[in-house]
Amino acid sequence: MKKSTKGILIIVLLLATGLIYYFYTTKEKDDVVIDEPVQETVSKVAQISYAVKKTYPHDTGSYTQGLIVYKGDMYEGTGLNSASRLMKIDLNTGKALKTHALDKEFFGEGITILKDTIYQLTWQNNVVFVYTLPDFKKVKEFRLNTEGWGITTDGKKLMVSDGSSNLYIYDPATFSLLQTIPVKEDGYPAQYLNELEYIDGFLYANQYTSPYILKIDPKDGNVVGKINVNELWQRVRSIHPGVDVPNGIAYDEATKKIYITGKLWPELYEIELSK
Ligand SMILES: [Ca+2]
Repeated sequence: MKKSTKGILIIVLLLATGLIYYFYTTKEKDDVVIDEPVQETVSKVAQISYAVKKTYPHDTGSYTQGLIVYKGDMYEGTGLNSASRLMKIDLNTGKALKTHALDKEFFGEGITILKDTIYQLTWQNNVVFVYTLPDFKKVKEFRLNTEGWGITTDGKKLMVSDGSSNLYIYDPATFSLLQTIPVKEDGYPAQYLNELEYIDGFLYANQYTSPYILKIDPKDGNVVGKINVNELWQRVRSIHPGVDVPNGIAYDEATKKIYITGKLWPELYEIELSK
């Protein structure tokens, strides 16, 4: 073998050894990364897709905190100090048909109606307002020890969120705490539970600051599905740059229609979920 050929062979061998070493160590590094608890952020929970069936106008002055349909009529509760209201809404125009304004020191949150009785949470005021239908007459106040975020009902009890990963079950007559349900997604606490809606045995919750609506099984608190409404969020942002997060889920039991919107959104949508 020529001396020059021998030299080339040695160089090739060195390069090959170097490459093998590089790939081996890189693979090891990758393996280490995969073993880190990065998987926490990658949810195994099934995505639920949706289709927009109809688009309605929504008041961009409404900082939506609670959205419901009761006996065919839509009601909305809004937040912010000096701007908190309880309203009956004309779905087709987005305008308020009836309004009760909260005193300026109260920051309104979620609303629900059970047996013609309206419950409206407040954020950090530790009070729940109770009104009668159809006059919005305030008949009672309950004390709430946590912050108030979202509220819904299964027709018997009240279910409340406080921005944590817990859901609280209350007696509607006394507002005494009956049960606390820790909500988990993939075994980890599902934080920032916000506006709620009870739909056919499951709880649906907006997750604050995220584009997700979580579908929760109230029997064990497990998140069993999630809906990503980011596309609608981007759409309303392009129409009205001042929009805030998605918030507001309403269900009409009679028509089986689901409605969603967000804080200061210019639109409200009837959506249909995939099975
Ligand atoms: Ca709701």
